[in-house]
Amino acid sequence: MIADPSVFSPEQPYDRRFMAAAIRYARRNVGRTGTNPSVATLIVRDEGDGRPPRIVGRGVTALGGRPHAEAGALAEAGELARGATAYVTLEPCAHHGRTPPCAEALVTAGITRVVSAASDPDPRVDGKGHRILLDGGLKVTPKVLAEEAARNIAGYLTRHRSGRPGVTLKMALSRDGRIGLRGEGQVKITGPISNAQTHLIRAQTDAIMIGAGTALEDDPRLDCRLPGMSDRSPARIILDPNLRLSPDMTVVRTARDTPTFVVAFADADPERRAALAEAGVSFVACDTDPETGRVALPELMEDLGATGITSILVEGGAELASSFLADGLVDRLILVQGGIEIGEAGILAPVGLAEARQRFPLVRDQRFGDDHWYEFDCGVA
Ligand code: AOF
Ligand code: ZN
Repeated sequence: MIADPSVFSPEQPYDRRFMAAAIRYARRNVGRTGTNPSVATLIVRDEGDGRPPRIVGRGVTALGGRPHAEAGALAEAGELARGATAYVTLEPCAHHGRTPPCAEALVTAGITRVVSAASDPDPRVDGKGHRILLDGGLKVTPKVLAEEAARNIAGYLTRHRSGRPGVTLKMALSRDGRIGLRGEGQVKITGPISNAQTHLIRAQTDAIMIGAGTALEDDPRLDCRLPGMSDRSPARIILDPNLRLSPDMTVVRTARDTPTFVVAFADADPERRAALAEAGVSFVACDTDPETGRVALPELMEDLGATGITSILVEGGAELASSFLADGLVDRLILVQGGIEIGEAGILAPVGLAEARQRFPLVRDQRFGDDHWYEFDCGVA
C-alpha cells in the first residue's frame, strides 16, 4: 500500500454521484464473474464550459470475469477518454493477465484523473494499481464510497481475507419466530415482494445451499424465478452426507440445467451415489466433525472457496443454519418476518429477531407488503 496519503487528490463535487452510479452499474454482473469481482468503470468528461460533466464510456467486468471493466469503458469512450476522469469501483489492476494492466490502459488512453472506491486485496494489485496511475502523472482520489463498493464484492473480499466464500444466511420467520412445521413441506410465511427480493439475491450469488432434510421435506427448485432472469440461477449445494436424496427430486432432475453439488461422506452408499451421478449431480467430499459427527463446515467452506465459489446463500433448514451460526461462518444474516403465526408446534428459528438485534448491527430494515426484511452484518471475516 502507498503509505503517504498526501499523494492523493481531494474529492471533487461530482465524485460521489458518479461513483454511486458506477456502483449501481457494477451490480449488473454480481454473481456472474467467477472468482473475479464485478467492477464498473465510468469515463466522465467535464468540458469546463459550465455544462454538467457527462458520461462518455461505461464498462462492467464481463461474464466469467474478463475483460475487466476498464477495457469496455475505454473502448466506448475512444478519443473522448483523453483528459477525462475515470470512476472505478475497485482499484484498477496492476498485473498482466490476458490483457495488460488496467492501470496502464488508463494512463495510455490519456485519462487525467482516476477516482476509485474499494481497495483490492489481491496481492498482484494492493496499491500497485494506484502507483502506476500516479507514476503516469494522473491524479488519484481513492476510497470514494469505498464501503458501498465493498458490499458488491463482499464474497470476493471474504475469500481473499479468510479463504472461504462469503456467506449470507436467510430465514423466513413467522410472527411467532418459527420457520416451518415439521412434515408439512414448505409453509408460506412471506409474501410475493420479499420472495422476489430473495430471488434477486439468488441471482447475485454463486451458489445456494440447503441441507438434505429441507430438500426432502420441501422438494424445492432453488432457482431464480424473476421474469427474464432464469439464466441467473445460482449453482445448488445440498448437504447430504449420507446420501438420502433420490433421483426423482426436482433438484436432481434439473441437475443438467443448473449445476448441482451434493456434499457427501466418502463412505456413503456407492449405489445411491451412482444413481445421482447418472442424473448429472456432482459430488463434493467432506470430513466429519469429530465432536458432532456432522459435516465439518469450516473445512467444507474452504474447499468450496478453492473451487472458485465466492458467495453462498444458505436457505435452510434450522439445523444447517444453527451450525453455520455456531461455527461463526455467517457474514450476513437476513431475517424476513411474515405476518402469519405458526404456533407452538412450529420449528423455532435458531436465531430470533431479538437475539439478532442484540448480537449484530442492523444494516437494512425494510417493509415489503406485510413482511419486514431485516439484514444484519455479522462481520466475522
Ligand atoms: C480491474 N477491473 O473489472 C476487475 C479487476 O484473473 P484476472 O487476470 O482477470 O485477474 C483477476 C484479478 O483482477 C482480481 O483478483 C482483481 O484483483 C482484479 N479484478 N480489476 O482492474 C476489473 N474485475
Ligand atoms: Zn484490470
